[in-house]
Amino acid sequence: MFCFQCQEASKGVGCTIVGVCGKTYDVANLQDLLIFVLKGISFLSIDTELPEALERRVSVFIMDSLFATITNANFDQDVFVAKIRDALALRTQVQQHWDHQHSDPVSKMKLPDAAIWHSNDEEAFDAKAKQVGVLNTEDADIRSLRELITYGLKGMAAYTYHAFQLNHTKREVDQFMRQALAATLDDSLTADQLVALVMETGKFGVDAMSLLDQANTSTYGHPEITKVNIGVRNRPGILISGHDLKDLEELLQQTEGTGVDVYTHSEMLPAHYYPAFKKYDHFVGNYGNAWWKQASEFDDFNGPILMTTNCIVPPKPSYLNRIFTTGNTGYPGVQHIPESIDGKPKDYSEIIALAKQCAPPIELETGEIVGGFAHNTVTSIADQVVEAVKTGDIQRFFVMAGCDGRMKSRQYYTEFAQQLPRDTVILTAGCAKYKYNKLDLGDIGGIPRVLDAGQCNDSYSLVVIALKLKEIFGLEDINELPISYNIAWYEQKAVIVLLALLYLGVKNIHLGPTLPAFLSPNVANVLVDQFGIGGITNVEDDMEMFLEAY
Ligand code: FS2
Ligand code: SF4
Repeated sequence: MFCFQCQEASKGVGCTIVGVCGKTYDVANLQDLLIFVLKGISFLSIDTELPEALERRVSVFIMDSLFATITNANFDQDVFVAKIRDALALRTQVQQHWDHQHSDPVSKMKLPDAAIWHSNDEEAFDAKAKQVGVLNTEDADIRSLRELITYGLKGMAAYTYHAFQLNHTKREVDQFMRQALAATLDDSLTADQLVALVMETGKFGVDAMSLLDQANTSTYGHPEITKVNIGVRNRPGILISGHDLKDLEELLQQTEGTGVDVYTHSEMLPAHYYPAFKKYDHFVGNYGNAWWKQASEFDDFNGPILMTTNCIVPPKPSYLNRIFTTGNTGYPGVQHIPESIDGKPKDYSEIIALAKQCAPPIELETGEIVGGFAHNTVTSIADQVVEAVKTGDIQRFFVMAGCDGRMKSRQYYTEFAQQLPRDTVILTAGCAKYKYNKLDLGDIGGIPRVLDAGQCNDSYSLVVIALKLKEIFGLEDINELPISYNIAWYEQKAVIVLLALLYLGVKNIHLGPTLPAFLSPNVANVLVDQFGIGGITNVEDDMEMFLEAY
């Protein structure tokens, strides 16, 4: 096992015995092997005409599998063994088409191991996994760039997966994922060529986020300014976490009229901003905080919890019998709600029946938080925002999007938000917001000082807002806007958000609480030299540094 894909990589280097996240040695190895076979499928499919249905299956399988390997998504060894078997079977089907279309012996000789290796034996999986992990690429810079691309693809896959659930797909994005995965097998590519591929990954990251934005807004309407209750009612409840709005919709439909309330948790909070969900009287509010506090907060919730995506943390025995996974999440011993079949909704009856036997949630806090400042809302109040900038009431925006996490050093973001001058506005998205969305930071002429666009993928909204402001102010360069970027990252969706911002030309992004362990010193230098990327230090020094830009 060697995993360094998230911000918590052990000692800032990599997890080697067990993941800080709780991922076991075996699961980490199986995830490596799954990625290896995905690369083989990708290699065989990029220059091969596949029947439409098979190409679709390949695209869906790749997005689904990449998503399953994201930090805190799936800890279940059996799931990965099954996925590797499915991957090998799918690769065999693709190979048959490749064979027909590549009959010359030279092509056959050039097939990479990822397109050839095969076994039905689970023990052989383990042995092979040890040969195909991250450290198998010896050159530290090539390894760093290959992993930067792979982690970006994982984030991209999460977003296209959600869009796919709402019947939105983009073939070019799916094709790019295969091209990029195959490129990570190519030993002839230079570091410069891989840097170019990193940028291309960012380009397709923008497309993937745009696709999901279209999927969400065309299905559920444009997010609106919304006050979300953070208290509880005196009825049993179901807590739904993760990012999948389709899962939420089906849960709301099935709980209607049952006497069971539904609460959001962590990254599901922004669901309250969508008009389509406002008609449900039993959609009560948001419970708790960011993902990493779940172990204590789930005890107090009392009712069933449904994890639709990451971030799940190893459940405590005290609530093991009332936590459920679905979609790409999984944990050994945790009940899993199966996928829908033939377009029918998933069946949540078991969770609803359990909820009816549970006590109402214990109140953790009371009050409201405000959000819904996605691109449509902010564009609709653009005149007000522009006027505030012109009069100097708003001096600067701080994009503080990304992820929250359990490291104590992330307290930095709360303090940073508190110490920002009162003529600044925070633009946020993702679970990073929980570090400051319950502080009373006030407003500027009615514009709240924390504008929450939504989930991490709604960082796309922040980009749309920035581009709109650039247009209104008649600027040549997005970097001329009074916007600073102080982004917190944790897992691979934040990687694709970062690459998307770099592709769009955003400079001087600060990334914390630590820079990724998977950046080699040379690759980090490229990011510093070409894009002005920096880390964080302490609130006082960073504040001074950021405010010098005034
Ligand atoms: Fe937060 Fe976890 Fe949103 Fe990440 S709930 S770190 O998955 O994607 O963000
Ligand atoms: Fe370690 Fe993060 Fe990998 Fe988990 S996902 S094993 S914490 S680097």
